[in-house]
Amino acid sequence: MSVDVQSYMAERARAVDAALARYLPSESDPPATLHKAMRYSVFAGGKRLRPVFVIAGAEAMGGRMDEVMQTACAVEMIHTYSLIHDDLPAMDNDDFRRGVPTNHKVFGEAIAILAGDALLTLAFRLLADNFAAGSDAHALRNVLIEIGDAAGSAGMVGGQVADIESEGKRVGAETVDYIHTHKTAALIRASIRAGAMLAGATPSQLVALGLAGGNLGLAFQIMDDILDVTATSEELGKTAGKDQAQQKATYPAVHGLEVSRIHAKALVGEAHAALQSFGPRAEPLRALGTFIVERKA
Ligand code: GRG
Repeated sequence: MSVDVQSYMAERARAVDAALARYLPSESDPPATLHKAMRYSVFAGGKRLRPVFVIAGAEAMGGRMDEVMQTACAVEMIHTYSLIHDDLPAMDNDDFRRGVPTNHKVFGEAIAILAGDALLTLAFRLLADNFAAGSDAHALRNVLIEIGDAAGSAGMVGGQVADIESEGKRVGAETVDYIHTHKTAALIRASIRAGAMLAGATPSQLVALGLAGGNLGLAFQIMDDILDVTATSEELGKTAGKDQAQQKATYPAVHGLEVSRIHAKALVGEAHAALQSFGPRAEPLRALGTFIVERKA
């Protein structure tokens, strides 16, 4: 079975967008400014890669998209909160994200912080509510732990701290790997595993999906580093070249562009190997891996 990854992603992203529109509070509900700010950043664009990974993880186990939709939307809300907070003056101080002015540029810093907080909180409410789609309580508990660990100090927030503390310093390969695996790969890995958990994956299947997800997540961040050097701001929808300007710890800075590309491809190859035993149902996951290293933005 071969998968047209562009249509696969577009179809699922459309369904995710429709569900996000239902799950997010309406702009007219008070506090209207906060709800406007939450919806502004969620609907500013975005590839919806993490929710698509939740769905692909479920599909690899024979599950269906509608059975994991709350979880998929929750992961996108966590991701969007991290972008809003990362763009704040106290962190990366960015003016553009997803092709439009950043949340704090439009709504001010206080509302941007609170919009991020509210998205994160709503995400955990939605994760718990995936129960409505028929998930069993044990799987649901495991998903809450999985996403909580990946998003918190042992994952994304921990990676962000290391990233900030490494700015302007000469760091080695080990530190860059720590930052990338925590800041970015952890949530991507957890997205795949959470979808699979809800669709009844066994512990050994979750180990294989964890290996694949960790590799795909790291490859994704390496490509993000590469694109920051090689793509334009228009292509990226955010300011290109900022990593070098801010002396960020990146793969190209430590390994050079060519070695970084080779490494990203090798990681996707390892992910494909880890997915071998899953058969045709994991074809979308494999295709998403290939997309990660071939993407231009
Ligand atoms: C907890 C504040 C806080 C931050 C956590 C994830 C993160 C750290 C910061 C966001 C900024 C950043 C460059 C993160 C690296 C991960 C990454 C490549 C994000 C962009 O993801 P895409 O390309 O974005 O999937 P779209 O807009 O397509 O969803």
